Amino acid sequence: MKFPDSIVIVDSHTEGEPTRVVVEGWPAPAGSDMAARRDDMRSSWDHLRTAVIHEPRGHDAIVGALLTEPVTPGALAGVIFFNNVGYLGMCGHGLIGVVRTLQHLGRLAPGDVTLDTTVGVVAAELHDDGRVTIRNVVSHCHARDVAVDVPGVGRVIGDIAWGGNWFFIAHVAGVPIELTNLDELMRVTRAIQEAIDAAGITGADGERIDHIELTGSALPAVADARNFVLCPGAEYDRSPCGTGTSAKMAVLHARGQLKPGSTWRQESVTGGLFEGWIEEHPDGVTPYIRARAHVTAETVLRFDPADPFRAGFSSK
Ligand code: PYC
Repeated sequence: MKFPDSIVIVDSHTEGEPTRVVVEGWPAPAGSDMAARRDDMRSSWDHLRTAVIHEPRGHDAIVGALLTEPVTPGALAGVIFFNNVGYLGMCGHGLIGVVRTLQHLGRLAPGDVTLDTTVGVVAAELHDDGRVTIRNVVSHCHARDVAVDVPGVGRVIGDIAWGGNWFFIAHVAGVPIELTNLDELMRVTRAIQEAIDAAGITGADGERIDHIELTGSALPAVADARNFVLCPGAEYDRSPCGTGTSAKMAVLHARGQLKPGSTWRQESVTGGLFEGWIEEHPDGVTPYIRARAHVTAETVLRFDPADPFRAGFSSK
């Protein structure tokens, strides 16, 4: 396994959810499009993913973002998102963190920018006050009211939607979306993930649904709904999840419950808040998400050849 001497990262959080942007030291992945670059990362440099995300340099909840050269005209950069177990298509909170990181590095001023991801071109606007609005990839509701029998939970009815990742979105009565209920939220969402995998329930073209989103009510003065999102890698999103909020808005639109021009306020289990809205699109909706991210650290990671844990370790 080849390691660079060091990798420079900038850490931020978006409404509580961490993003670690790799800004220097990672060899440029080969490929003329973002999916090919992600595949090259996976086949040649996956040990750097674990080294950057896992303990002892990181922890399982971090989402990483590798910046590359852009692949579409006018884009500022390409971004490949990764986590403790693999690679993500899009990542809404992560994109907001990337934009704030680029501003922090002096590579971006308030205004509009487009970026390439493995699932398509996304756009962002950095506002003067530091808030960021992202325009996500076109999202859609794939199936409504899908029933699954979940051992230890009972029959769960949910909707399947694409928001840049695949989501199964359900309300489970009697499971409050509160941090004090974290163990139960993890148990229930993991059980749902196992049950939909076992039942062969997928997104379009047999793609694996790898995010489970529970929804519940919020205080009306604060938000329209609260969520808890289990991500691949058995970690939960501390933020309201940008792709999850996009998927949720696509479902609401499909059900006639969200119209263009209305704002959807999505709160997370930690109390993080996203504001979202949609534009109609022939294939579903174009979601917009607005939130704030804060830079928390700039770090040089070192990889001592004598370090037995230089590729990291994880229990997941
Ligand atoms: O914000 O889209 C998101 C996201 C996906 C996984 C973690 N955060």
